[in-house]
Amino acid sequence: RKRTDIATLSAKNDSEHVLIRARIQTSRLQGNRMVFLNLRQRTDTIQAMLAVTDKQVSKQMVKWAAGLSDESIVIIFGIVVKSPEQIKSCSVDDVEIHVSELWLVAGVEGRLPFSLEDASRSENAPEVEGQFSRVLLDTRLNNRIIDLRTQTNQAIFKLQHAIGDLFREYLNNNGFTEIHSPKLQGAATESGASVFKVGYFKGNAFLAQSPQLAKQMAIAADFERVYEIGPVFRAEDSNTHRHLTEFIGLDLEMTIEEHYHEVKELLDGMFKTIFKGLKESYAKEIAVVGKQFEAEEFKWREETLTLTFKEAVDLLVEDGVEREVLDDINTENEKRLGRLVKAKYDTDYFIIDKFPLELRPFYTMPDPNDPTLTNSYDFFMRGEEILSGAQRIHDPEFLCQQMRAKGVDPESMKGYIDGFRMGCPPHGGGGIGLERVLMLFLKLNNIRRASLFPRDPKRLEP
Ligand code: ATP
Ligand code: AMO
Repeated sequence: RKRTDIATLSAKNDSEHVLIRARIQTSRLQGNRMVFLNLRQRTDTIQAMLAVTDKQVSKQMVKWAAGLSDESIVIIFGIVVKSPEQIKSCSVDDVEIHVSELWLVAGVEGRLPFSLEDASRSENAPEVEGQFSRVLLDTRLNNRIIDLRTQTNQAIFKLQHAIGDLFREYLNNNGFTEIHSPKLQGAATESGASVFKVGYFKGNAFLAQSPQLAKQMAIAADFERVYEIGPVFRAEDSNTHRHLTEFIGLDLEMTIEEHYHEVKELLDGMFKTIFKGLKESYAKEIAVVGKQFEAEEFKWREETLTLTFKEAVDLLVEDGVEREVLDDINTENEKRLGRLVKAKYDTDYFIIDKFPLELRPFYTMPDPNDPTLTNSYDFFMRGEEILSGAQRIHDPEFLCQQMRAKGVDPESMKGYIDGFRMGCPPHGGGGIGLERVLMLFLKLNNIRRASLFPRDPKRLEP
């Protein structure tokens, strides 16, 4: 017999026989002759009833069914019956199943760490003593498998998948080739970020802090336009809401014909396509997440706002921040800038261009019109950085000079520099943190919620 998806059932299936495999979300015994099961398949729920009024159902069977643990997986056989009133606790709310046969497929050992009902409540719901307890993030992450079963998490990770998919599709349509660069490295790959050292036979290796060098080498190898979706490792003891020690990098690199704005414009077009794709094709998932994490809808403008670093600093100074502390814009001022931009330009998405040379890595191309600045940009969502990128230096001598100026020994990166000695076209690119985009689009407030099994300085399990 073929299994039925709960989501496909409605009053038009009245009187049909169905076979369903699902989890018991909750169960409620009424007297000792009837049990109501709230059955769930992923994000859909339906009510099932076992009653001794059915010839095939005995009192023992009702008792046994009522004793099955929440989250057990069962198969039921029964008949679809139009429900006399709307079943408020279920997503399929106009029919229920009258069960005649029930089998246990997989049981649950011990007690669940928390109920899915508690884990699914709005983050803003006031806690009422004796009624429910809030499930804290650490408890969720310690019991991530159960936590991931909530409707909200099912939707969050559908959306994570969608962002990767839209990124890939946009770049495929624009002549890019997907590459896979090694994560085991002989030396550091990203200046500034700290590196994890791992044992490698009799010596050591390092985990890649970004595919930066590899993607540039692919350009030197005439790949023209490349992208990668892969893990990025950062050994930073940053216990913040937006830093992980392992995250998924969406990286791209492309040749430049005339001006680095070509890269910036492509990246901008890509982000707008991703936002539009999410909004148009994943409205249901966004709404589901919105019930638990209430947020103003993410807004962007057809014509993206771009500020120079100097204009961004001026906005903050006008708002009362002291210019002296703005050599770099820290997280707090970044968020403040986001609020100012939102109030003035009504957008949650904007670009800052032309960062000072001293703030950028050695491979960044200085601005030909002002060598204290660079052809580099960061992209922001709700006032937080989601992308960093730039035009790169493609002249080997100039690159060595910039490395020395930043305290990097060119000898330690000989293979990389040799790539430029064999001729490399002008190029630029950017790197995006997937979990940050997801966190900020949905306003999840903590990056760990946007990572399936997050890794941070204090967490390596599960
Ligand atoms: P980001 O993408 O957030 O800029 P990054 O890897 O470039 O990450 P930094 O530029 O070193 O990191 O840090 C950015 C901001 O993150 C800092 O201004 C600081 O506010 C915050 N931050 C970084 N590390 C820590 C930490 N250990 N504790 C608190 N805040 C931190
Ligand atoms: P950067 O170091 O700024 O640039 O990283 C690029 C993007 O990656 C994300 N990100 C993080 N996400 C989670 N946890 C972290 N610890 C973390 N650190 C960074 C952010 C950030 O914008 N090679 C350059 C990119 C380039 O120029 O192409 C780089 O890695 O979203």
